[in-house]
Amino acid sequence: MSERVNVMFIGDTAVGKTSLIDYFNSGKQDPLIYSTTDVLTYTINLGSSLLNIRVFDTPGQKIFEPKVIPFYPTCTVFVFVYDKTYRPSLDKIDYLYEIVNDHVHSEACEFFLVGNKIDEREKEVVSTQEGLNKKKQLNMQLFIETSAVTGENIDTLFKVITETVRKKQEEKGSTVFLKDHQPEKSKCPC
Ligand SMILES: Nc1nc2c(ncn2[C@@H]2O[C@H](COP(=O)(O)OP(=O)(O)OP(=O)(O)O)[C@@H](O)[C@H]2O)c(=O)[nH]1
Ligand SMILES: [Mg+2]
Repeated sequence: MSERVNVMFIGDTAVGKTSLIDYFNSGKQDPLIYSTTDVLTYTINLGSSLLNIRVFDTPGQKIFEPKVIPFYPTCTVFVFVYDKTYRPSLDKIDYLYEIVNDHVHSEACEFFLVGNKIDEREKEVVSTQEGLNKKKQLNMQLFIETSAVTGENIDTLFKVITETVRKKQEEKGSTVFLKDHQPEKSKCPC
């Protein structure tokens, strides 16, 4: 028997969702961590048991929404990503947040906000304060700024994701034993 927790990266197209996940994945030597094209699965040790964390990388183009939305209810952590050099991607967070909330029990979920591309300082159009304001406005649990080019804060982001999932699992009080650690061919949600 195995149990998984699903984490979804969501945001406008080209904000860097795939790049952030790829950066995290490529920096790891752990053989338990592997990726498919659209779903990264990694395993954490809960002491006497293991837990699979599946990270869904979703496409930001609107045309894919109908294919992605059915997967919202399967996720408990949502990572909303915008691009600090492209204001419409911040504006889109409100829209995406609303759709997600229409499809999940929000009190059972965690919502994180990520301002990506901090390496592009000269092109920045969304300030850190605006990101903080958005996090507060939407009552999200975390705001962090990242770069998938320099890798800044990506480890921290995934540490928080992992710890959040671990805590949620422990609160549930159901730790689960996996039969093995074999990579599983996951299918993209989209
Ligand atoms: N300078 C800079 N470029 C980035 C960063 N993250 C991603 N990019 C670039 O932004 C472009 C889009 O990145 P993706 O990771 O494909 O974006 P995405 O959010 O997955 O896009 P969709 O899959 O279309 O929704 C690529 O050219 C990346 O190289 C970053 O932190 N800094
Ligand atoms: Mg992508």
